[in-house]
Order: sequence, then structure tokens, then C-alpha cells
Amino acid sequence: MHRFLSGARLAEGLLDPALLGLSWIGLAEPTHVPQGLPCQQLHAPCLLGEPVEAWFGARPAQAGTRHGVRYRHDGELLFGVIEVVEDGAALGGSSGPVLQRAGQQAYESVFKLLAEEGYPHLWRIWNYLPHINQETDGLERYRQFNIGRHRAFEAAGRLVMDSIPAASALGVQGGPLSVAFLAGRTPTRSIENPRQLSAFRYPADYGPCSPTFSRAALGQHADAEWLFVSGTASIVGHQSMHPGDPVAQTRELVANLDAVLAEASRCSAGPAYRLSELSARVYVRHPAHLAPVQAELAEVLGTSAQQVYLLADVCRAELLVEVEAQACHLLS
Ligand code: 3EB
Repeated sequence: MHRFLSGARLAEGLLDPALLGLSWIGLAEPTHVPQGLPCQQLHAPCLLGEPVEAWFGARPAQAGTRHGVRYRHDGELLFGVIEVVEDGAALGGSSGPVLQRAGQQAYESVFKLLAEEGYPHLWRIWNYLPHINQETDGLERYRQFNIGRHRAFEAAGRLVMDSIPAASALGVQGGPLSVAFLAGRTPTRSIENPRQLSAFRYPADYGPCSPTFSRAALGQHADAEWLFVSGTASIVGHQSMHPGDPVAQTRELVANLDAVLAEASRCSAGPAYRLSELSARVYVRHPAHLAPVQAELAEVLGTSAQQVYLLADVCRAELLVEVEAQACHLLS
């Protein structure tokens, strides 16, 4: 179960034995986070909403740290976080750009942990890397990351698995490469968007290795079905639409969300998913775009407390806004 936590509810949530982990938006170090609790810090300013989100399992969770991954799991679902510092010497012998090697190492560590703990199925991944659109070592950093991620998936035999996880990949203002994930004992059902080319089939114009994620994923945990919607932007086919226009980009991404929800609803065991029930994380590139983007999104998502807006860089320099989301349906 997923919740935004504030004030007293944060203190309460931290004491819940079923707590799996947190994500924490802000440039300052997280405070009051118990030792050993997986917590992903997003080195980005929170513009609106609660900066702390928590995942809860269905029963008391157990904690561990292995291969640099801090994790907690409840017997069905595992939440983990790994941070990899971009230190070429520490990353060892392999050649290639440093962030590429960091990405590969992060995913290799995650895959080792998942094999050992018996959670083979990745459900949802959150990737944050500083300065995503900058070039270092001769290649844009998002492209480097894609190569490293792709190699790790390939080496683990995961490119041929039938379910590719939902994901997001955003640029933040600092910190190490940070990867958080939910993994299950059972697979998810991957959902693609009929308005968009599958990201794993993007042409080479967007980098030597295509990104490894599905547009959404459906998974079952305890007595509920979970929908995870990947980071969704103003892309139709494989092309970025409406450069320079945050409102038009927002309308386009809402059309994409709509189409993904229709696909997910077709594949769901329960009732249809609606935009108004989503809890969402909204990324805007420029602070001045917060108000127009929020006005546009409020009309379709509503104004519930289950939304947070933050300042971050979308993985293509011309994209100004991206939305990721989830929803949960109890299965009867
Ligand atoms: C896109 O549709 C926008 O590299 O894991 C969205 C979600 C995006 C996930 C990723 C990238 C990723 O291509 C960017």
C-alpha cells in the first residue's frame, strides 16, 4: 500500500512494522529515518504537496542489506534502494563512461539480491541521476545510463523475460545514482501504450541502447491489484511533441495516461482505472511552469492530497513535464 505521509502520520508510519520503505524529496538529508530503513532521497526541490511517500506491505516486514542494496520485504513484495557513487576508480576494471558503469553495477547488484531473496520479478523502478541531460565522457548521461542498464538486463537474461518493469528516470540536482524498486514473487502484467512506440523499440536517434521499461505494469499483492504507470511525457510514436509549450505537453501526456489506463483496464481483473483515482508524482523542469501545469492536471486528476510536484529534468532536453502514477483496486 502506498501513502503520502506528513507530520504525525510520518511518525506513525515509521513505527508500522509493515513499512517497506520511503521516498524522500528534498535537497537536505532525510531526518528521523530509522537506521536500516530503505529510503530513496530525490535530490530535487519539492514544489507542492507532501515530500515523503511510503510503501507498506501486507504484514510485518524484514530488513536486510546485501550487495549494497538496502531492502525490506513482507514475504510477497520487496522494496529496495541502492546508491552508486560515480567514482571511476571504485567502479573497478570495466571500461566505458563512468555513469554507464555505475548504472550497470546498480542493476547487477539488484539482480543478485533478487535471485538470492527469491523475488525474481521487478515490478516498478525509480531511477534518479544528477544532470541527466549533460554530456560527460563524450555521451549524454541519460544515454550512458541506458547502456549500463541494458547490459545488466541482458547479462541477467532479463531482456527475454515476458514482463518488463514500469519505470521512471529523471535528472536531479546532485547525489549519487539512485535506484529504488519494488519486486515481487509473482510477475506483473506489462502494459504498452497504443499511442507510443514501446520504449524498448525506440530508434537509435535516442541513444545506442533503448531504455528498458514498459508503459505500465499490473501486479497482485495480498488482496489487491496494483497499477504502476511509468513516467509519461509528451511523446507520440517515438517523437517529442510541442517543444517549448508546457500546457500543450501536459495535454498530450494526459492523452497518453488516458490510453495507458484504457489498456490497463482491459487487462485488469477488476473495474476500469480512472485518471481521478491516481496518486501521482509530477516532474516539472522549470519552476515557472508549475502553475500552468498544475491547473491543467487538476482538471483531470482532481485536487486530492495524493499528488506531489517537484523540480526535475525529464530525460529528453525538450520535454518540460512528466507524470508517473499508481492506483490500487481491492480484488473481491
Ligand atoms: C519516455 O517515455 C520518457 O528510462 O526508465 C519515462 C519512463 C522515460 C522511464 C526510463 C524514461 C524512463 O521515453 C522518459
